[in-house]
Amino acid sequence: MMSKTLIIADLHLATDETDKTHLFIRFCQEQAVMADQLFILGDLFNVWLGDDLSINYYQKVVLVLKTLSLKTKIFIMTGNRDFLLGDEFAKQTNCILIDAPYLLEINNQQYVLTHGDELCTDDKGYQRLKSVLQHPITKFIFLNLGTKLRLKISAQLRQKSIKAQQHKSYEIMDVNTATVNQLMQKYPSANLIHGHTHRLDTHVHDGFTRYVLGNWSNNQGNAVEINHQLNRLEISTAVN
Ligand SMILES: [Mn+2]
Repeated sequence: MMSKTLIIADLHLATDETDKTHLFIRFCQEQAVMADQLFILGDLFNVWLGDDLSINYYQKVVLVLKTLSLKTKIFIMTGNRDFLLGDEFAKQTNCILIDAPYLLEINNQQYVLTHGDELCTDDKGYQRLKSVLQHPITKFIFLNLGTKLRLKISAQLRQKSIKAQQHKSYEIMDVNTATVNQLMQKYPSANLIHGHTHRLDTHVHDGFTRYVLGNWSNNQGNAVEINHQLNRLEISTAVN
């Protein structure tokens, strides 16, 4: 029997966005449950302040993942918004945390899976900030701060990021082709699947295809489905 794999990214689930959370829950209960494995390529959550804090805010999502995991193997890599997802989250949801890039092989076809922000090397300011924020020492210090301080710092960083983005060009915030080629040279027979840029599209490069996942809105999501071939899926509230 042919196995089925689903790949999604950039849901950016927020605690107050109940519509999007419902769309994701329905996707899990009706579509992902029919798959053998589900890969979530980062930014499932809009913000993650540490397992000890954020699990409490996302009880519905934690529960739906745990239920889904009984039928479907779930692999999650972190994005730039939820890079603090940790072992307690993995334990409570029964999901498997994976590092990027992740090499997936299905029916003799290889796919490199990654969130995609590390490919946006034209955005020097972003890459600099990322190397500081995602440094193990910074993470350790942040996770040991109290709730209020973590919420405050996170809100301030978000404001700064929104401000910074207003002055960045469309091109700067997309992937850099040389960086993409550099990554794919290590995987000469693979195709690439990533998210982060929110620019759903398929690009044919020299020697490989790059499938970009789109972000989810409150009433529409998207996925890549791989069984005997690769298909794009549209997830909407109208689908049963
Ligand atoms: Mn992202």
